[in-house]
Amino acid sequence: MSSISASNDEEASAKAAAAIADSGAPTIFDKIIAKEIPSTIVYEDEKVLAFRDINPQAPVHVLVIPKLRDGLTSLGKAESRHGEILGNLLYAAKLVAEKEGILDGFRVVINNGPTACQSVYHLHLHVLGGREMKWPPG
Ligand code: TR5
Repeated sequence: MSSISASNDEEASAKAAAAIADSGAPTIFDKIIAKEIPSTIVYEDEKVLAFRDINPQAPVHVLVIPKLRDGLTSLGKAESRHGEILGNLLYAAKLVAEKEGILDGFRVVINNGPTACQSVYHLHLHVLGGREMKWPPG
Protein backbone atom coordinates (compact mmCIF):
# COMPACT_ATOMS: atom_id res chain seq x y z
CA MET A 1 0.00 0.00 0.00
CA SER A 2 1.38 3.42 -0.90
CA SER A 3 1.79 6.15 1.69
CA ILE A 4 -0.82 8.21 -0.19
CA SER A 5 -3.52 5.53 0.10
CA ALA A 6 -2.51 4.83 3.72
CA SER A 7 -3.03 8.48 4.58
CA ASN A 8 -6.38 8.50 2.70
CA ASP A 9 -7.46 5.46 4.72
CA GLU A 10 -6.45 7.14 7.95
CA GLU A 11 -8.25 10.34 7.00
CA ALA A 12 -11.46 8.47 6.13
CA SER A 13 -11.31 6.50 9.39
CA ALA A 14 -10.73 9.68 11.38
CA LYS A 15 -13.69 11.39 9.70
CA ALA A 16 -15.89 8.38 10.38
CA ALA A 17 -14.78 8.28 14.02
CA ALA A 18 -15.43 11.99 14.40
CA ALA A 19 -18.84 11.83 12.77
CA ILE A 20 -21.82 12.45 14.98
CA ALA A 21 -23.02 8.97 15.81
CA ASP A 22 -26.15 7.70 14.13
CA SER A 23 -28.37 10.00 16.18
CA GLY A 24 -30.87 10.95 13.50
CA ALA A 25 -29.85 14.61 13.83
CA PRO A 26 -29.89 16.77 10.70
CA THR A 27 -26.70 16.55 8.66
CA ILE A 28 -24.84 18.70 6.18
CA PHE A 29 -26.83 16.95 3.44
CA ASP A 30 -30.06 18.56 4.71
CA LYS A 31 -28.46 21.95 4.07
CA ILE A 32 -27.36 20.84 0.61
CA ILE A 33 -30.91 19.66 -0.17
CA ALA A 34 -32.29 23.00 1.07
CA LYS A 35 -29.66 24.78 -1.10
CA GLU A 36 -28.42 26.58 2.02
CA ILE A 37 -24.98 25.21 1.17
CA PRO A 38 -23.89 25.17 -2.49
CA SER A 39 -23.15 21.93 -4.29
CA THR A 40 -22.52 20.94 -7.88
CA ILE A 41 -25.73 19.20 -8.82
CA VAL A 42 -25.50 16.48 -11.44
CA TYR A 43 -29.09 15.20 -11.28
CA GLU A 44 -32.22 16.17 -9.40
CA ASP A 45 -35.84 15.15 -9.34
CA GLU A 46 -38.56 15.46 -6.73
CA LYS A 47 -37.21 12.55 -4.66
CA VAL A 48 -33.48 12.41 -5.27
CA LEU A 49 -30.50 14.77 -5.39
CA ALA A 50 -27.12 13.87 -6.89
CA PHE A 51 -24.12 16.17 -6.44
CA ARG A 52 -20.34 16.00 -6.74
CA ASP A 53 -18.40 14.80 -3.70
CA ILE A 54 -16.29 17.57 -2.19
CA ASN A 55 -13.38 15.13 -1.77
CA PRO A 56 -13.47 13.03 -4.96
CA GLN A 57 -11.90 9.59 -4.93
CA ALA A 58 -12.18 9.16 -8.71
CA PRO A 59 -12.54 11.47 -11.74
CA VAL A 60 -16.29 10.98 -11.36
CA HIS A 61 -17.48 10.87 -7.75
CA VAL A 62 -21.12 11.76 -7.25
CA LEU A 63 -23.27 11.30 -4.14
CA VAL A 64 -26.91 10.26 -4.60
CA ILE A 65 -29.20 11.00 -1.67
CA PRO A 66 -32.91 10.81 -0.93
CA LYS A 67 -34.49 14.22 -0.32
CA LEU A 68 -36.75 12.65 2.29
CA ARG A 69 -34.53 10.60 4.60
CA ASP A 70 -37.42 8.91 6.43
CA GLY A 71 -35.20 7.40 9.14
CA LEU A 72 -32.58 6.17 6.67
CA THR A 73 -29.51 7.50 8.39
CA SER A 74 -27.74 4.46 6.97
CA LEU A 75 -28.62 1.40 4.91
CA GLY A 76 -28.66 -0.64 8.10
CA LYS A 77 -31.83 1.21 9.11
CA ALA A 78 -33.73 0.07 6.01
CA GLU A 79 -37.12 -1.55 6.39
CA SER A 80 -39.36 -3.05 3.73
CA ARG A 81 -41.33 0.20 3.52
CA HIS A 82 -38.17 1.89 2.20
CA GLY A 83 -38.15 -0.16 -0.99
CA GLU A 84 -39.27 2.70 -3.20
CA ILE A 85 -36.64 5.12 -1.88
CA LEU A 86 -33.91 2.50 -2.26
CA GLY A 87 -35.02 1.73 -5.81
CA ASN A 88 -35.14 5.42 -6.70
CA LEU A 89 -31.57 5.87 -5.45
CA LEU A 90 -30.23 2.97 -7.50
CA TYR A 91 -32.02 4.11 -10.62
CA ALA A 92 -30.72 7.66 -10.12
CA ALA A 93 -27.20 6.19 -9.81
CA LYS A 94 -27.65 4.68 -13.26
CA LEU A 95 -28.89 8.00 -14.65
CA VAL A 96 -25.84 9.74 -13.15
CA ALA A 97 -23.48 7.17 -14.69
CA GLU A 98 -25.19 7.67 -18.04
CA LYS A 99 -24.96 11.46 -17.77
CA GLU A 100 -21.30 11.30 -16.77
CA GLY A 101 -20.44 8.93 -19.65
CA ILE A 102 -19.26 6.07 -17.44
CA LEU A 103 -21.99 3.50 -18.08
CA ASP A 104 -19.40 1.00 -19.32
CA GLY A 105 -17.66 0.91 -15.93
CA PHE A 106 -18.70 2.44 -12.66
CA ARG A 107 -19.02 1.47 -9.03
CA VAL A 108 -21.79 2.17 -6.53
CA VAL A 109 -20.71 2.17 -2.88
CA ILE A 110 -22.61 2.53 0.38
CA ASN A 111 -20.52 2.87 3.52
CA ASN A 112 -22.54 1.60 6.46
CA GLY A 113 -21.40 2.49 9.97
CA PRO A 114 -18.10 3.66 11.44
CA THR A 115 -16.09 0.55 10.61
CA ALA A 116 -17.04 1.03 6.96
CA CYS A 117 -15.98 4.72 7.18
CA GLN A 118 -19.49 6.23 7.06
CA SER A 119 -19.10 9.88 8.05
CA VAL A 120 -22.47 11.42 7.14
CA TYR A 121 -25.61 9.85 8.61
CA HIS A 122 -28.03 10.51 5.76
CA LEU A 123 -28.17 7.49 3.44
CA HIS A 124 -26.12 8.08 0.30
CA LEU A 125 -24.74 6.17 -2.63
CA HIS A 126 -21.29 6.98 -3.96
CA VAL A 127 -21.14 6.70 -7.77
CA LEU A 128 -17.50 6.36 -8.77
CA GLY A 129 -15.92 6.04 -12.20
CA GLY A 130 -13.63 7.49 -14.81
CA ARG A 131 -10.68 5.35 -13.79
CA GLU A 132 -9.85 1.67 -13.54
CA MET A 133 -11.36 0.15 -10.40
CA LYS A 134 -9.56 -2.45 -8.30
CA TRP A 135 -11.09 -5.44 -6.58
CA PRO A 136 -11.36 -6.11 -3.68
CA PRO A 137 -11.94 -2.55 -2.48
CA GLY A 138 -10.09 -1.42 0.66
O1 TR5 B 1 -17.99 8.69 4.34
P1 TR5 B 1 -19.38 8.58 3.80
O2 TR5 B 1 -19.67 7.31 3.06
O3 TR5 B 1 -20.40 8.89 4.88
O4 TR5 B 1 -19.51 9.70 2.67
C1 TR5 B 1 -19.72 11.04 2.97
C2 TR5 B 1 -19.19 11.80 1.81
O5 TR5 B 1 -19.67 13.13 1.88
C3 TR5 B 1 -17.65 11.89 1.77
O6 TR5 B 1 -17.19 11.28 0.57
C4 TR5 B 1 -17.38 13.39 1.80
O7 TR5 B 1 -16.29 13.77 1.00
C5 TR5 B 1 -18.70 13.95 1.29
N1 TR5 B 1 -18.96 15.30 1.67
C6 TR5 B 1 -18.83 15.83 2.93
C7 TR5 B 1 -19.21 17.19 2.84
C8 TR5 B 1 -19.55 17.41 1.54
C9 TR5 B 1 -19.41 16.25 0.81
N2 TR5 B 1 -19.69 16.27 -0.51
C10 TR5 B 1 -20.10 17.44 -1.05
N3 TR5 B 1 -20.26 18.61 -0.36
C11 TR5 B 1 -19.98 18.62 0.98
N4 TR5 B 1 -20.05 19.67 1.87
C12 TR5 B 1 -20.50 21.01 1.39
N5 TR5 B 1 -19.74 19.52 3.17
C13 TR5 B 1 -19.32 18.33 3.69
N6 TR5 B 1 -19.01 18.25 5.02
